[in-house]
Amino acid sequence: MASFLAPAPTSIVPPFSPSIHKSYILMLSQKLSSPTSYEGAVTSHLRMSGVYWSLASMHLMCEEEEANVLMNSGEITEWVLQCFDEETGGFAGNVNHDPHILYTLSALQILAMFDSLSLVNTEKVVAYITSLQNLDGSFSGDSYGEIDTRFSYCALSSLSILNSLSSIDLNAAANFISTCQNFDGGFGCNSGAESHAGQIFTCVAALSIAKRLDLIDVDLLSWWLAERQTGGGGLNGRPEKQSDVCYSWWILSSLEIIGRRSWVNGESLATFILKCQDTEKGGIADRPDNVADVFHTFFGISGLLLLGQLKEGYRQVDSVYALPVDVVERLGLNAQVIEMDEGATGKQEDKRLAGYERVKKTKR
Ligand code: GRG
Repeated sequence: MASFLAPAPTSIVPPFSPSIHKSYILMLSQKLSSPTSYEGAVTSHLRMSGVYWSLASMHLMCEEEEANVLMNSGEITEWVLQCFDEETGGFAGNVNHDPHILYTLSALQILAMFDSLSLVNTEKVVAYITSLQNLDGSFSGDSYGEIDTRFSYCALSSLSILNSLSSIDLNAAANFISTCQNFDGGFGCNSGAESHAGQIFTCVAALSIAKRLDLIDVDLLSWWLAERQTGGGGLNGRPEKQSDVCYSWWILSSLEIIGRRSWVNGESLATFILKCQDTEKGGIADRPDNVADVFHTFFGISGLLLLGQLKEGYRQVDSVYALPVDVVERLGLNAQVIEMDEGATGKQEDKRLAGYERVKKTKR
């Protein structure tokens, strides 16, 4: 009998295809730089983060030198420096835009990958970030004053990269983050705000940098995070929402920092991520059959790395700093992780977090 239904989506799981993803990133970089590009125009305000996601994806799939040549390190470095605002000490998302702490972190991450942090006016950048801390320990994103736990992470990660954590009130910063932990174990963007997996990463990673993981109710948080896995294997960012590839990163990295990466089913999550690849044009989308973008490409690759799916020929990703592990080691960055529970299944990737202080879970 003839069927008028659309063919069932294929259940074949495509293998990870690095070469097509590299071509996608290079094609996209060219396209966005074109003055007549629609996509370039609508994303111009956040170009700094776009460059970070592209460069970090390329770095994770290549040798350092190869990635820098492919991505034109000289040209990007020059552009990043043009986005520096001498007056405030912050970096903007693009030339002639306003500085913001989000783009300041992205700029530092890019320069860290190029091993070019010596080009940064550290004193000014540190003064900029320090000026954004509020009396309650929170951070504003810029001079307009919006407060969000994302900005706490940006501040702590940036200052750690610049070896200047002592320039802020670290205790107050950690205490503010702990006020954003909810009754369900998750964290939101502010005190009393709904738990969201993206915000949870920013809070957990910031507390890891501050070495205050003792402030977290680890068991409650682990359950909330583990419950984000849906029937299709992917992870959602909060209850009753759809799966999205980016939560593979926000959730796996948080779970890894608190020693519970094995609390999600890695095999079905990897299958979900692999199905989100565009096998013709390259790149990874938020969900199968959607249009790929560089944000989900970076978090999809990082998710597969954290799951131990990509080994030979890849660089590992650091769960706290979202940079290649060798870059974090070169900078001598520090943080804290919680030891895995005795009897937990799966293996914590010791190599990835080898240099960090390991603490036992506090009883709460
Ligand atoms: C260097 C990795 C790194 C991060 C820098 C910007 C930042 C610090 C962290 C962002 C954390 C965050 C809030 C991520 C979530 C992003 C996202 C997909 C938001 C979508 O929210 P909704 O409400 O989506 O549209 P849901 O999935 O809840 O429907």
